[in-house]
Amino acid sequence: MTTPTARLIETEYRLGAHNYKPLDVVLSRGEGVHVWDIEGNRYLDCLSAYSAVNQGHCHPRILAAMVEQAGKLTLTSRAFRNDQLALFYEEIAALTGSHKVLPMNSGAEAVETAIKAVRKWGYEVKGVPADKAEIIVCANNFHGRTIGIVGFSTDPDARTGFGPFAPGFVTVPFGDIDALRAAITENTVAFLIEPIQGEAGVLIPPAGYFPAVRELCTAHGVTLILDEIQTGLGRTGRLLAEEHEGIEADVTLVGKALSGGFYPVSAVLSNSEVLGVLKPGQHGSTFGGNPLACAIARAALKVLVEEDMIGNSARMGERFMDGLEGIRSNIIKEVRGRGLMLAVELDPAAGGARKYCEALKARGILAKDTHGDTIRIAPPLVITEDQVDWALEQFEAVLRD
Ligand code: IF1
Repeated sequence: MTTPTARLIETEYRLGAHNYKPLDVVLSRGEGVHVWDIEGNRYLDCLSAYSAVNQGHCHPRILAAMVEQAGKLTLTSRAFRNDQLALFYEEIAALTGSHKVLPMNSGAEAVETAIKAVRKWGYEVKGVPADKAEIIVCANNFHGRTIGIVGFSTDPDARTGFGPFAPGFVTVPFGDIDALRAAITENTVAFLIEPIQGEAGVLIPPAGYFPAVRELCTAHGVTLILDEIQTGLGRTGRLLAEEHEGIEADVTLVGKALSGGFYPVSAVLSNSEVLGVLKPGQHGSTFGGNPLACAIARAALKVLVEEDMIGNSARMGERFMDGLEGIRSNIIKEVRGRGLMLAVELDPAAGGARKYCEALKARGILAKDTHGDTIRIAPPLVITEDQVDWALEQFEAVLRD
């Protein structure tokens, strides 16, 4: 006799492209840090949809804003104006100290938009010869899945079989300031980097790296683009991860939790110079900046700040990190992270992180492995002390000697 779970999984397998290998859990409800599967089992979500659900599942205030706006006006295209866009601009610019905002939908679209804008800025403002713009990126980067973006990925799985790719990208090791200095030429228009490399396994650069990056980019007229699509909006215990480094980007990319997981919303935030090069008709998107997206994003940002989710992320992240570091285990190689962006890297001899994620699932924790040996831990920022302590008990039970 097949169960409802098995039947849904079989249908997904039969009719869906196999571009994912998810855990065999079929979820039907989410609230706060918890999700429930169709058999009624409850799990603590330690992935938060890769930091898109920082505010917790189905946050009631974001839901209310979505429902209210959805009953009034959802989409006009940008051929006309709407009463939410200017308010979204005001609120996100004030919160992040930005001078210009360009709203898009997915994170990858924000990345592609930034690449277009900074190339155009290079030609029109910096004086780079036509089609000679260079953008420096880091090895092991993750910035999305479009042809343009995977073209500068160093992950064979992300790029094999998808060529040919766009030229004009130079790769340097993450965290290596000498390599960055050596890679800059008079045609370099930007350096695109994640403050913490998420998919690569929550990799934090050495202290002093980003201040040196900032100085180098300023000295050479290179636009510093920080991809905060995963690290931003409270995930690392600050509004933006750049705050840990004491620097300010020229262009900041946000997405994911910008909508609290209700809707695809992303944005390119910049000083006026870079986004100022885009003129009418030179860039756009059917859904970019639509009134429903703006109303949802306004509520998502409001609850993030008003409910002190950023401070909670810092406090609970420290508690979680301390607890993980206290686990006596001969298979834990390293515990890394900032705020509630955490990772436990296992010794390769442990046989891979996936089976530990399966064991955690059996104990009511949903976590994701990355790059084989690392378990990523990123619960919603509303997690409480008791929930952290309970989660630590499960990690201890699965990982201890
Ligand atoms: C999937 C990874 C994470 C991102 C950063 C841009 C984007 C992402 C730093 C693009 C998106 C998502 C993509 C999603 C899983 C997840 C992911 F495993 F793929 F690599 F988070 F680490 N910059 N990351 O993390 O944003 O276009 O997806 O809205 O399944 O591909 P998007």
